[in-house]
Amino acid sequence: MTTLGTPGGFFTLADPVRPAGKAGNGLGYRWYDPDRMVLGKRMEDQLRFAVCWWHSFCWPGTDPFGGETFDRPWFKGDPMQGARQKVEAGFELFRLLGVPFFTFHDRDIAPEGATLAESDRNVRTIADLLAAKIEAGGPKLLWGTANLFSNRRFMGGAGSNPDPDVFAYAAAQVKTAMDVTKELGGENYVLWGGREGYETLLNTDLKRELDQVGRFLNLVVEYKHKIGFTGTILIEPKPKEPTKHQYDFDVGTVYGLLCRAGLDKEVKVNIEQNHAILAGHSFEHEIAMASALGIFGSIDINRGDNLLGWDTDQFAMDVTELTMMCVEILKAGGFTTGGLNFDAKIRRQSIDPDDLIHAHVGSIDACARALLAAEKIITDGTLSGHVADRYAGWDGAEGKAMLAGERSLEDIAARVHKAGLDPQPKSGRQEYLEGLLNSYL
Ligand code: XLS
Ligand code: NI
Ligand code: NI
Repeated sequence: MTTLGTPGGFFTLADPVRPAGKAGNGLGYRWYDPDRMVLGKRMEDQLRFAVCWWHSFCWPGTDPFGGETFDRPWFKGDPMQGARQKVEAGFELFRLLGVPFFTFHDRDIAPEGATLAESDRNVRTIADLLAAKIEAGGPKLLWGTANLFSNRRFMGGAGSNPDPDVFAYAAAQVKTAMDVTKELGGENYVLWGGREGYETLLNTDLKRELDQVGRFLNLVVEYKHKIGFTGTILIEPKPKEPTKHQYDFDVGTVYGLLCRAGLDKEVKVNIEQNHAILAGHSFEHEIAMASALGIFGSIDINRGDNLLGWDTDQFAMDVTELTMMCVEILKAGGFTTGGLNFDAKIRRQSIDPDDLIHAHVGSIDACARALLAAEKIITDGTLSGHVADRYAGWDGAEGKAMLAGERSLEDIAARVHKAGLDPQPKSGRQEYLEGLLNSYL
């Protein structure tokens, strides 16, 4: 540890990351400038970055074929000692990066005990440390969540489990995680349905499981109101991995689930890039869909690999894709309680703690650059003008009347025949628009 950073520090950097100046200058922000005003808000308040606990401080670099590659100094000692060291490492990294938020699962911040009561005590002990750090000016909690997928008791799901005692156990775990999230001033509470799905209908009653999941979600919302938690409840869609069929497949599926449970006005979505592409969608599609359905909440910012069909959770660096993301977020009105949470992990060969700094700085800067491009696109209005022109016919009297339900199928047919309508196709101009997009980058 003597070779690592400041006295007592876990990273070699002593002072917060600064502006980098010109390209090729090494570590530093070239685009991220928290105080710069972007469309009426400080850049920091537009982007609302969060660092996640699990990938950054807990994941040891394992993959299905190999063990740990990260020999973290904060892993040393017994599990509670390790948990305390992670708090120190975490708040050191947050300070160096200058991020305003962090996120966690109950089981990342504290080890599971022999009983649920002991697990709860561990969570509360570490939560007290987090509270003190937040109080001392550290970043705030964007969201908390419960890990209802790692322990073998959840192998058949949590809320969707065939055993009601597992449903009950999961509910008890969520209660503590929600209490702690509220106490720490968390702005959202997230439910990712890890194993809420199934492998084969040979052992599964699908309708029953949907009812169970709906009831579970209602319990969470009822409890939120009971304790006066003012944050947003978010569901994070993911189509597969670990489970083959997931009940929270994508934004559209989650919306159906919420409507079925009567919760479409109560719960929003936390959209992750890698999950979007695993579902066969683009990232921006999922954001636009959530916005259209009135359930856009927050983002887990990362990227999947185009050649791999699994959740690689890499740090997002593609400015073009991030620009599309920013345009859709801004069109959705920007974040309220949500933000950009780095649910992202460095590659298992990036073994130095400092690689965590480089990963976050690189991705923060890519998002900032994308936000500035999105600002130009929105202020300029040329792209949105093309979309408006494409639909301009709907602003005419007949377009409005058809949409408002003032015309029947017979009315419409009669008008088409009478006027001898013969609509001619118009170019969608995709390549022109792609070139236009690039001109803002
Ligand atoms: C896993 C999910 C998970 C959630 C929180 O794929 O992304 O990390 O964000 O449970
Ligand atoms: Ni996620
Ligand atoms: Ni993921």
